[in-house]
Amino acid sequence: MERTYLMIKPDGVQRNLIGEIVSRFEKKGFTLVAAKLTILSKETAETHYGEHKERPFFGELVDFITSGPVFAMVWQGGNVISTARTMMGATNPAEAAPGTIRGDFGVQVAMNVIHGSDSPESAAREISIFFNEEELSAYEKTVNKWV
Ligand code: DAT
Ligand code: MG
Repeated sequence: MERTYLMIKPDGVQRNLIGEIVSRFEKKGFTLVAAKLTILSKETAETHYGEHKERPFFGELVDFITSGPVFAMVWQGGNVISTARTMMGATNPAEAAPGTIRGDFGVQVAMNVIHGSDSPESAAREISIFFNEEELSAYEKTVNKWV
């Protein structure tokens, strides 16, 4: 079963979108296996966004993501990595389709509400940055056998 790292960014938290966003993934049928509200250190933010270190917006990105609490989550389910990306919408909310999280709630590319891992490799890497093995709840829903 696949797992992905999703993170509601400071704009999403401050705009009271945690419940709305968690609800979308719950209703889709995915399983929440870990979650916490946390403020990222500069070091953690730089590690998490390491692939963008050379980009002109890197400093702004790190400043923004450390500016207030984020809601860090691990979700589990079939194809959850790519399906969550589809549910999030395009990076630039101006190009994100209506019905997606960024399309419905985002305005600016730098404040685009949510982060989601883009591959199995980044999911494994990002989950290990934010959660210990003991924080991940492995459980089987009985309902999975019914639907
Ligand atoms: P995604 O978050 O869709 O995976 P990404 O990995 O390319 O997108 O970029 C990471 C984050 O960096 C993105 O969510 C918002 C910010 N970002 C990307 N492009 C940007 C730009 N041109 N100006 C400002 N911030 C940008
Ligand atoms: Mg990315």
